Amino acid sequence: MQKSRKKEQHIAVFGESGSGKTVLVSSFYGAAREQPHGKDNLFSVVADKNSQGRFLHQNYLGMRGSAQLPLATRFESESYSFSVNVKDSSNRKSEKGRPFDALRLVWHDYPGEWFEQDVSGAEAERRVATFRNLLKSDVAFILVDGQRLRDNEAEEERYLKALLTNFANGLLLIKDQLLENGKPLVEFPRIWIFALSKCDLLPDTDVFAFRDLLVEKASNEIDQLEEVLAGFVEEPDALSVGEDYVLLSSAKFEPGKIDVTQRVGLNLILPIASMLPLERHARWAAGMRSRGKVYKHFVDGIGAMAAALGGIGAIANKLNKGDNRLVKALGFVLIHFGSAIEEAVKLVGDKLVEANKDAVAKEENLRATLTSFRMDLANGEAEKVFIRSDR
Ligand SMILES: Nc1nc2c(ncn2[C@@H]2O[C@H](COP(=O)(O)OP(=O)(O)O)[C@@H](O)[C@H]2O)c(=O)[nH]1
Ligand SMILES: [Mg+2]
Repeated sequence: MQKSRKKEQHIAVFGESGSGKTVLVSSFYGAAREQPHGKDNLFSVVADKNSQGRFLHQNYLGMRGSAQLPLATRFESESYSFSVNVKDSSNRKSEKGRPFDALRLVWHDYPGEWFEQDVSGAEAERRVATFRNLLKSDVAFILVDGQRLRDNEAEEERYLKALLTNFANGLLLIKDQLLENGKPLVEFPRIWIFALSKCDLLPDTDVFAFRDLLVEKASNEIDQLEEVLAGFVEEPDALSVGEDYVLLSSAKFEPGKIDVTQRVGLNLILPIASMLPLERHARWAAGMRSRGKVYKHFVDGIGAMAAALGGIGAIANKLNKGDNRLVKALGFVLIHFGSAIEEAVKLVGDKLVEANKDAVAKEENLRATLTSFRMDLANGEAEKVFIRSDR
């Protein structure tokens, strides 16, 4: 078999020490490992590094079996790489036409302490180097710790303002080193999602209540953060800060017991990583007057995804052959990808459900997986676990 061609999606997860980052990635992976291989599962998630996969799985099993928590990993920044492999199909033809065979999710963890302490010398350089990994991410999550909200009940602003201010200041501290000659970046996360971690501790808080709390108690700090982030990028209008919200819980934690089957929002991570950039970048690209580097970056990035979602064979085949010259010619991109992207973005509601059924019936498993991701996002909204920006 030919080596699998993978479309990479990076995400960045920012959270203070203890906010739930390690438990989150462990629960994400453990749950994926528990998925039985079978007819109903269109894809499987496998860690690209065996040792990393075992570490995460072990964390998960420790929580499930003996209510044991993963060891704290203060100050460490980690990147985890997962392959999302689509089930083989008996329909050979469907396999051939698709623009890529699998997804790769690269998950970057950033400890909040980085933003609380000013460092210099080798440590500062190491941080900037690690931070560069972040730049490939389309989506960044900022974890708001449910435990800390509960601890600060009725004066949540104390925690929220400090969290966001530290974060904005930390970004400013490394800005000069990150931008070469002060030049704003084309590639930088542009979708910044607020995520309530440990939402099991706040059972009465749905995603709207979470959003309202942030807006009510920390809108100045959100504005400041947005301004700081806008200072990093070319085309700063193409930026969503605090427009998308999600609730997350890695398990239900009770004294002496961790119920890992009770998870919230973890099933949205892959759909958010893969589908949100498609919609958002398409919308931004469509509204751009200047068709410069940022425009091209968006369209290049989402073209293959749109083709896979729509099952558009001809374009997919061109991509398949790796005819980069063609793909890079802006005219081609505009005419062909433009319509594929438009089609893909319009695929919602009943049309989406139909497309998913069609893909399942034809065993076009990549298309079936991606359409199911979009359905997951819609379900997350309906269940008040997820708010998607409508701007
Ligand atoms: N209630 C609840 N507690 C959690 C959850 N995730 C993590 N925790 C608690 O938060 C602690 C810190 O989590 P950890 O993932 O190590 O935080 P990190 O420092 O951000 O990696 C854990 O030891 C758990 O006690 C969750 O989803 N719900
Ligand atoms: Mg950790």
